[in-house]
Amino acid sequence: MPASPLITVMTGAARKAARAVSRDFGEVENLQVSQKGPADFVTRADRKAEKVIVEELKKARPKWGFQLEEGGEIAGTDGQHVWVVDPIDGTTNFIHGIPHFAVSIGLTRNGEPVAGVIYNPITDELFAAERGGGAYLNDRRLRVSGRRDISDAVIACGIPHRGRGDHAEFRRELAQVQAKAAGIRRAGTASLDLAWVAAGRLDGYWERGLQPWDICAGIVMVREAGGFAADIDGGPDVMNTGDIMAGNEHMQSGLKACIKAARAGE
Ligand code: LIP
Repeated sequence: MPASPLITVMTGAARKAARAVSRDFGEVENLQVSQKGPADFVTRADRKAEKVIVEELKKARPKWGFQLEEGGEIAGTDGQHVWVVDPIDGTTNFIHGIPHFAVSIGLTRNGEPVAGVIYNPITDELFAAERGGGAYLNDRRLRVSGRRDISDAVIACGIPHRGRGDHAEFRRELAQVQAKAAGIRRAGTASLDLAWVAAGRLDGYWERGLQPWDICAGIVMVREAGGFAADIDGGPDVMNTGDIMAGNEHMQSGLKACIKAARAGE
């Protein structure tokens, strides 16, 4: 990507945090066998990576605020810009030694997502996008897939698990998509699901109950790759509802029809 100063700052922070995250992932693989499991260790790894990111971003833009998965909100003095950070998105994968997780850094300006960097340290894939500047995977410009029909499409989703979300609602929605799509995936890292939609690997994606740090960077990525990323039920503010639907423009009507049919109890 022809890196702007902003993207340079964001990729620098993501790569620096990812070095620690990768080392810790190696350790997690060893801890799998211990009885207690790696959960506490992972919480520490998360906090450590977040600290690195906050330090780096603060150094570059001292007046901007933060919305952090681990550390909550830190008010900035400029009142406009907020970094939205998930140091390890895909924590469950990370804990289980599944090499599919990412460092995700988004930026909002007056509440609107305007830039994002998503870095998978295992594959060394760095996704970056800035409003008006396009979306990139390493040096390659990204474009959402061109598939027009949901019957040819691979659609990703998130499955609510114990203690999360409305399981019956998910099953109704899944039944609709299942009957129409060519394939369904649940990979467990929302930021990468969105980055993969931007890269055209996935044609569409829907998931409910996400947090701003799971989706902020990915929303910019998909939109800059020519796709849509919006609230499932048509609300104006997907960052706050956390119920997201994304894909190429042709998937929008197909996915919407599935959700509508699920709601009607078809
Ligand atoms: C996770 C997501 C995952 C989603 C989970 C969770 P975390 O984020 O990326 O895809 O299904 O609900 O929000 O907790 O690993 O940062």
